[in-house]
Amino acid sequence: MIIDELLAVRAAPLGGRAAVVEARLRRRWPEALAALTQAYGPAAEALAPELVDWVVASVAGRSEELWTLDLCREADPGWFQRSSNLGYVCYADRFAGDLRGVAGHLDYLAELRTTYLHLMPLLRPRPGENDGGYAVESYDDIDPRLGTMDDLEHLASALRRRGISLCIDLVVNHTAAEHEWAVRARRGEQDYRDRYFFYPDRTVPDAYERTLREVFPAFKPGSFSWLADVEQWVWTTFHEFQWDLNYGNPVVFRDMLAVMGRLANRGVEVLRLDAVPFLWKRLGTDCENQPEAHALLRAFRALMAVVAPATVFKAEAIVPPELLVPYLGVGDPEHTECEMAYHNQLMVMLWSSLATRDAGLMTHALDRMAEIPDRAAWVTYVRCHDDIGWAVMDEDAAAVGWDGSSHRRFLNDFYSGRFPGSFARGALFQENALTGDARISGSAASLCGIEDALARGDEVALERACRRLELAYACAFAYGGIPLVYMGDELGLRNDHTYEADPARVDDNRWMHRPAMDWDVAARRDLPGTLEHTVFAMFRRLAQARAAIRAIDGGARTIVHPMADRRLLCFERRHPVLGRMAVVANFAQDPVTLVAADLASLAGGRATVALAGAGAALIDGELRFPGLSYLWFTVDGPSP
Ligand code: OTU
Repeated sequence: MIIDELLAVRAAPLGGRAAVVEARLRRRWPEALAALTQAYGPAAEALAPELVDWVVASVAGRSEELWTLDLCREADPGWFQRSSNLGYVCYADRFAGDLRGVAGHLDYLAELRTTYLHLMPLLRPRPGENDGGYAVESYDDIDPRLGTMDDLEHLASALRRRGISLCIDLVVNHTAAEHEWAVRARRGEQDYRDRYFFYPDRTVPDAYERTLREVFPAFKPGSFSWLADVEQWVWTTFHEFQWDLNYGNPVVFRDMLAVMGRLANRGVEVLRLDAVPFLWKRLGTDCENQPEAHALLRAFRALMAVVAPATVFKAEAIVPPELLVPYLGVGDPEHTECEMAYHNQLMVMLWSSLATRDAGLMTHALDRMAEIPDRAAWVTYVRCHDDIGWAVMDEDAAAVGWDGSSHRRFLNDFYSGRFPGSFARGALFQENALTGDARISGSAASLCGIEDALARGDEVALERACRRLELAYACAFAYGGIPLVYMGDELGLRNDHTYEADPARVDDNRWMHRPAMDWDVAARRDLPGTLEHTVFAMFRRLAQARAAIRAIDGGARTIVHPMADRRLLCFERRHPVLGRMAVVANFAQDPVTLVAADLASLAGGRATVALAGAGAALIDGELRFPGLSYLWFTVDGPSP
């Protein structure tokens, strides 16, 4: 094999690490080569010498601490799938000023049982408007307002000592127009133009746009931007200052791989790969989820597993369920892509069910999703820094007797607060005048009704709003995978309107749900009787209960059980070795009673309540659910 020959002459710098690295490379190379060949044809093989050099240099530069971590993780590949894992997501500056500030708040993270910290984009962005950091000017520098690469490395290490893995964003699909490659491309250097998509006139852009979807129609029309100074169109799926990279050019793959290796060597343990569906363009398609985009992820995965097996990938692919699952790889253990992916469908369905007080659509949509490989995990979440796009499939809506587009319109009306009687105080994002589409911005607390109840001084409504927040998170925490707590949700922080005074942010209302942490407010978590105390304690209960239930671990299946009463959601986690657990949740505002024997999921087992939310209880063989309450059970006995 070509790899053996290459290693024979190049592996010297690896010293005592050589044997392990050679073994990894021998195992992973066939998959990497197959994937690269799918993208680049026979040219793929020619990448081998450069890639081997990269492997050797990267491993030689890996610290002793990280090298040991690699070995531990190879011995324990399920490390990120335990029920004791819990994620927290925040902007470093908005949470604690800068990276050093974050290091000063590790006790807070520990209080929440955090084992995974996702810091929002922190690589050096373009100046001015930068899409919340998703327009990167340099992948090798930290945003100077946050600190330096050394600060990042120290933070990663300090987090690791507390049992917390650092996750950061890697914007692989595009660079800022100010990135060095883009600047040189603009200047006319052909090697750099070949890293993007340049067109002298509208012919090709028009041909593509016939089938492209507009992601940010309110920011700019179409997917291409005109560069008046050089008289060229450039591909910009998102903002005009975010230029899509041309992965048809293997140099782009090679250089992005090198970026991954350098970040891993700084101690980053999870790379959130932004906007991965867009990595490959094909005329006549929507240029999302193309087979080559998957192939590139497999190649990144296989090669990174050789130099930094401790580092795993999280896919950000906000696409329909059947297109999402493949980002977690398919059955074959050598056919891996990302270890984790955002479970967008679960998130959307939680909000849909809270609005309709009915879990029928959610049950149907989740039940028909394909299983994911044992070695992969969902990232479950209720809120994140982005808008909520109503990914409700027409066929799912039809299956429960609803019309998909009316339901999506209803959800926009409901969560923007326009729907009569709505408890939500969100706002429409990217309303598309042409198609009538829109998405929703707003913090979890405001979407759940906490903001509205406080404004009206309505205690009953406030309690109910808190129950909604708890219900949604209780489902996300038990569903399997790694739940993320989005900063502020643990304190019930409401929408923040200060962005409206900042010219660089005013046009993007996603900033309303990206508040700054108010540590005085956070201090009230210790004051019984406050909202913050109630909400924070609720998160602690969920985290503690989750950690104790091993049936949630990786390797279990999540099975959704359709209920005769559509107000109820029921799902089970069934692990071949570590037992079973089940969740029943009442999305209605009125009470529901159920005879325990009705629970198909518990057949053949003895159910013990592991966590009860909002007064739900198992009494004399009856399950009693007040409005918006839930039960978690552990189930003894054989798996059916
Ligand atoms: C991501 O989101 C980020 O999460 C956003 O904050 C960025 O603005 C964007 O990329 C550009 O970097 O469309 O509405 O299928 O849907 O990548 C959010 C994936 C988005 C896309 C997703 C994108």
